[in-house]
Amino acid sequence: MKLLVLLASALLAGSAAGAPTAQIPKFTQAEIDSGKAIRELGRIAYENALARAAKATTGCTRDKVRIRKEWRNMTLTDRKGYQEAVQCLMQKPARHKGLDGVRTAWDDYGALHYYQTPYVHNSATFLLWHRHYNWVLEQDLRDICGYTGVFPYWEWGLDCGSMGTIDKSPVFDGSEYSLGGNGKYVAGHQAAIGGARPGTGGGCLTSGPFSNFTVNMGPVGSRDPLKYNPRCIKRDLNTDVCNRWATLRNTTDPILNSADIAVFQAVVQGDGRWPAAARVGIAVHGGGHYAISGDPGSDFYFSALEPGFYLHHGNIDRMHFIWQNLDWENRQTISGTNTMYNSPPTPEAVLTDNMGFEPLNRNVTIKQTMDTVGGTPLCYVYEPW
Ligand SMILES: *[C@@H]1O[C@H](CO)[C@@H](O)[C@H](O)[C@H]1NC(C)=O
Ligand SMILES: *[C@@H]1O[C@H](CO)[C@@H](O)[C@H](O)[C@H]1NC(C)=O
Ligand SMILES: *[C@@H]1O[C@H](CO)[C@@H](O)[C@H](O)[C@H]1NC(C)=O
Ligand SMILES: *[C@@H]1O[C@H](CO)[C@@H](O)[C@H](O)[C@H]1NC(C)=O
Ligand SMILES: [Cu+2]
Repeated sequence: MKLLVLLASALLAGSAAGAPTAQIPKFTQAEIDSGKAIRELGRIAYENALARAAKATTGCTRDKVRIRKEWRNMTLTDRKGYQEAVQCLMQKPARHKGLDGVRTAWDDYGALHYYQTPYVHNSATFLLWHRHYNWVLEQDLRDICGYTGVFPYWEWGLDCGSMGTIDKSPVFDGSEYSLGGNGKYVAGHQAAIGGARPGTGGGCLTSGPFSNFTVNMGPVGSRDPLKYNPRCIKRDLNTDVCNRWATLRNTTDPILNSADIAVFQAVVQGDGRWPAAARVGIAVHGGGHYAISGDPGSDFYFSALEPGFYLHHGNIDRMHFIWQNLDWENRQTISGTNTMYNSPPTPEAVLTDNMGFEPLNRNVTIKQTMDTVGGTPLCYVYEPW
């Protein structure tokens, strides 16, 4: 009986394990490279998630769902409003107490990410902890700084490959509607990631939004990483990194080719414990981070102090959202333990495990973050660009 059920579902699902479900159309390489594929996949996921919300009678009902958008699909008013709300948070008091380097409500994010890093990367909670972390920021921008606009994501692939360059990205062009520009060019500097060509900046932001922002803690290598260490924010925009690891093809492939959550999260992070992931190097997660680079952008523990972090992780979350919603019934699972690379070894994570967000927000269980329209508390979808 069990075997029959298995056979039947394998037939329904296509052929071999990992074959796309019936709902997923076939795409040509040209459609994958041009972004036609991810737009279509994003549309199917968006509609499937909204249909679930439409059935809800309490919690996340259809009228409450917030629509997240790619930066360039936001109005100029929202882009400026978002940027200013982040600057506002950088002026508000910290929630962590007694930490020398945590001077503002923005710095709280640096400290929380620093503390949580050993548990929420290359572990069972990478995708869902960062999903909720972005949601916590969205609440702070609304509740503390009055931002009522759209929450953004950054589709890296629109700014590299055949599409453009990071330097010209509306996210980083230095205009008042951007998250600021590049760092000052530093001659002879190297890329943050081995094998890539150096980026076009390397130094401090000199004009535009965030040029006056002070990074208050880190870097992670210092003797006391949470000690007050004020310095400028640096960037080193790097299109070569994006071309290799964060193109539209690189974003689409994990969504089309991952049979289960273990493989999906591995190929998104380049977790070499999985053969499919060993081939993708730093993968899209590293690709998006190092396309920005700089200080704190390249810092594994403190990159959350870089304003671009949340748009980058918005796109990671969007990939997960699309992958989940293409086969919702089968894609509400986790895989792995609660320690990075399972070091030190810990038991397999379960859906009732706690994820820590204090003192910024309430802790949640893993299960509470599984559905972006689950209403516990999440209630949003990603609009395709
Ligand atoms: C940065 O600070 C200087 C001096 O206070 C000020 O003149 C300038 O307008 C500020 N720039 C931004 C982008 O806030
Ligand atoms: C990313 O995509 C580009 C083409 O857009 C391709 O050349 C490169 O090999 C891909 N990288 C990975 C890690 O798959
Ligand atoms: C919240 O999570 C953190 C980190 O796991 C934990 O230390 C703390 O005790 C939790 N707080 C509550 C109220 O459960
Ligand atoms: C997003 O913006 C692009 C151009 O920047 C446009 O082609 C596309 O139709 C927009 N998408 C939505 C959903 O508004
Ligand atoms: Cu992180």
